[in-house]
Amino acid sequence: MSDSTVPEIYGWTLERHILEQQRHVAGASGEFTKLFQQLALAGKIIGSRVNQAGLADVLGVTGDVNVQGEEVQKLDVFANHALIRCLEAGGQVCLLASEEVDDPIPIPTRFPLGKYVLMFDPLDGSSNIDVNISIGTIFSVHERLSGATEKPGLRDCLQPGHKQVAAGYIIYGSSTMFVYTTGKAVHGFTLDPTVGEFFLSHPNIRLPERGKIYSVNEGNSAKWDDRVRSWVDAMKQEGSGPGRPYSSRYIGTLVADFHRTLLKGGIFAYPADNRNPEGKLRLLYEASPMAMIAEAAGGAATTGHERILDLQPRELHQRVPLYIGSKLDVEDLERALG
Ligand code: P6P
Repeated sequence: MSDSTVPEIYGWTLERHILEQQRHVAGASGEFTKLFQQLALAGKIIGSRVNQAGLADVLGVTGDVNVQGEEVQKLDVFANHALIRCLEAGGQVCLLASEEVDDPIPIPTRFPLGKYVLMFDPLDGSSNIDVNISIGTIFSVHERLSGATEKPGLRDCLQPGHKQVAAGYIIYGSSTMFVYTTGKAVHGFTLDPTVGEFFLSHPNIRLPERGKIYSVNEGNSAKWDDRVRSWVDAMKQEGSGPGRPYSSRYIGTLVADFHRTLLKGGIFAYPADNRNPEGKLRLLYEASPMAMIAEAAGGAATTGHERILDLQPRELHQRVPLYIGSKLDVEDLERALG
């Protein structure tokens, strides 16, 4: 008989969940499981450092020296290094790419190359660290295109989002959560820091078909296209559509605004504007992975005119306008921008 004092979820760690999922994947070699073990380790390391951020000398800009005489790294630099260290040696990836680094990051020749390409934003929203607002790591996994005799390169990174084999994020908030999809379903795991394990707390997350929350930085509204302004104004008008007026919520960290949208529904937007004609958010390691998660949870993600996952990337740090969330709310947006 199971002990009722031990919660059911304590049987399901992230590692066991991935192993279980991989059992149903023909030809699974275990490489994917190892990749996720490394991502989870990086998340624990970064989360631990982020949680100390308020303490003396951990916060701050590169070049400060803390009480131990170590050079204080900005947390996003630390997060970037943590991900590279956790992922480069395992033999599961052939190439890395990071928001923090101009070019793709080759794997040192002393390590074996694997079949995956991993791209990430190591610490999205890092400007919010100083005010103790949730931040996160976003990652996207593709399969290598270059042959075994070729040197992995940009071509392995510049793949459309629908080719992703996995996507996810780790949000460092009131708790540390690991959320991922391999395309069919979205699962969320919450870290129990006393045990050091991520436990399955949010199995099979579904995005409500329509929400009641819109999330956009209205401080930019003077720079938007008129149709974007009209769309936002309409969501505030009683009777202009189901459930309106919507509530406004904007945290200013994509991971946090998206996580709320994923769980509660509604729509998050970072539109293009007359200063940023391509928008602000990055396609390969922000919009694409979030779009894979949104669609796997029953939602949608668009530039306003094109499905995010259909875009053929032109360059590594390419920006893109992003509207993402509940299917019906995204459809309303696309009609508004028609
Ligand atoms: P703004 C954080 O700097 C970030 O890259 C995303 O996480 C977030 O959604 C966006 O920028 C916020 O930008 O211009 O509203 O401060």
